[in-house]
Amino acid sequence: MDDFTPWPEDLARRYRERGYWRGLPLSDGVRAQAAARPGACAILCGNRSFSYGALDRMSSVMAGRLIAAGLRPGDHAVVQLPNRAEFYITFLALLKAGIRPVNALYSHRAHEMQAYVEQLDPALLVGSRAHPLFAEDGFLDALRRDGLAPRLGLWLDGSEPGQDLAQWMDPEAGLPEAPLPAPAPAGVAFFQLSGGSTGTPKLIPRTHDDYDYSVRASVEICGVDAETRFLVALPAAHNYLLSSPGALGVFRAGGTVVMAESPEPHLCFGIMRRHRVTMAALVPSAVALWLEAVRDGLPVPESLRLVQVGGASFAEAQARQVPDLLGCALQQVFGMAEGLVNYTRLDDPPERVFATQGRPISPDDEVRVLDREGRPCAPGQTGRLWVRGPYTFRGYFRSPEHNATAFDAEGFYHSGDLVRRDADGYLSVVGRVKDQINRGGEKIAAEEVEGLLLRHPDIIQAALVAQPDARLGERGCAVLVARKKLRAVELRRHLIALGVAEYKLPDRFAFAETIPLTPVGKPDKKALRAAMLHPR
Ligand code: J2J
Repeated sequence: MDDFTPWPEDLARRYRERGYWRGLPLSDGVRAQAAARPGACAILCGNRSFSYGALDRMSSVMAGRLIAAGLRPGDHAVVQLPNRAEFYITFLALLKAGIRPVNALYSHRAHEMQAYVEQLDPALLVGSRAHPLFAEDGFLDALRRDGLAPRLGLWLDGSEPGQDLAQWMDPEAGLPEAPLPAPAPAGVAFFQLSGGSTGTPKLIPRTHDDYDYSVRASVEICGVDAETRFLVALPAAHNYLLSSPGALGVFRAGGTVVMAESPEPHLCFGIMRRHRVTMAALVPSAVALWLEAVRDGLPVPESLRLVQVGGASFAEAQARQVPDLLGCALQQVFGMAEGLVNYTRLDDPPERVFATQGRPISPDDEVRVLDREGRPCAPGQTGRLWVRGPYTFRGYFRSPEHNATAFDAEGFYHSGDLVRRDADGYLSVVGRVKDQINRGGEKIAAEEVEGLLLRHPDIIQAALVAQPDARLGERGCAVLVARKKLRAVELRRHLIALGVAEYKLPDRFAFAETIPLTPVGKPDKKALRAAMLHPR
């Protein structure tokens, strides 16, 4: 089965024996809360609220209808929804039906969506007619021409009869329902998106067992309980917002997820005050906006107890300002959609919380920090991070060639991060060796954008490199060797026409006579970055 690389039997046995893998579906947290406290509030979204009873019922109804419509466990789905309650209801429905979704980001466009459709051959598409890609039928028609169109499309904000998502999840709608399949917790629950460093976006199979463990353990570490009111202002589909502890953690603990469309501070503080939000998960660039707004006099909602910061490098100087300015505790999170998640602990001394990105969730997370030759680094020394464990995946979906280099013979995954580990196992992220730009927490695979740039007839060579940016941490700069001078607007237009997500557009374009190459003939990014920081 090339969909999913299983853990070797001895490790799988150990993870079960130690109680990490419990053989329960990922939807079980919501089911348990719905049984115990059906009236408790699970989601607040705009003016709407959804109880645990409603969340469980609506997702079950939708699952039964999908089965009645002929979808089968093991089928794939491509889902692209904004930060709305329907995202969670749909996700739970697909888990219950055994249909495996990839949850695309709402910022994704034709280029990314096409890649997911080509890889997964989905039977179902769930999207929004308000999204530029689906406002008209051009993209769907193209899929149809290529024989790639999903059998069923359901739309948020849609009015087509039979395709209205709201109706599919409305218990009163009276559509036919079939019994739900038996859960298969050791199998793939869904596909997570990789930040990537390669030409096409890679998919990460996550099982019910492994993901549920990371969620449960995160709930404990982050002190989430039924009183927690958790702000989801970053994309709900992102691994961080879903599982660290994310919405799934909050659901498991019986707390309330409060949804916002963006992390913009005025918007968020209003929502937080209204709904007495206690906890928020942010990326560093969003924290910077919040700190600035507070310095400008915006009062912080008093209910706020904990702010998590992760997804990109967080400057220590900024970390130190969080408790004073936001009046709450700080937790640093260093995670990845591939698995491993590190947290500073709530009882760690402040110095540790300010200066490190935490330690792994599990005693069975095996983290190796190795030098270039693969030798173990001493504590405090910088090296490459390799990891395997009870919730770190063992292979990208249908990517044997890439897997051959992303993993070693013992199944350790190379994250591409450069880290330092102290004597107590706490990690500090100091850089990366993967060819990626981390633009305010959004990951851009350099090779993907370079490939699109090279489709321009006048571009001979292209290299995308990261440059420091005060607001975003990093921004992308495309260094080009071209037949003629091209204007930035023209290059942006070229990329937009290829349907790439806007956040991947280079912030700057620079032209060069030649691009320095490494001994193996790849663009020498190190030399390029140095040349741009210190132009001659
Ligand atoms: C520096 N770099 C970081 C940090 C992630 C929780 C939190 C984040 C993610 C995530 C996640 C960082 N400091 N604190 O999935 O569950 C960079 C590293 C890492 C990559 C993973 C979660 N936290 N990073 O960001 O899959 O380079 O997951 O390998 O999007 O983000 O990106 P992603």
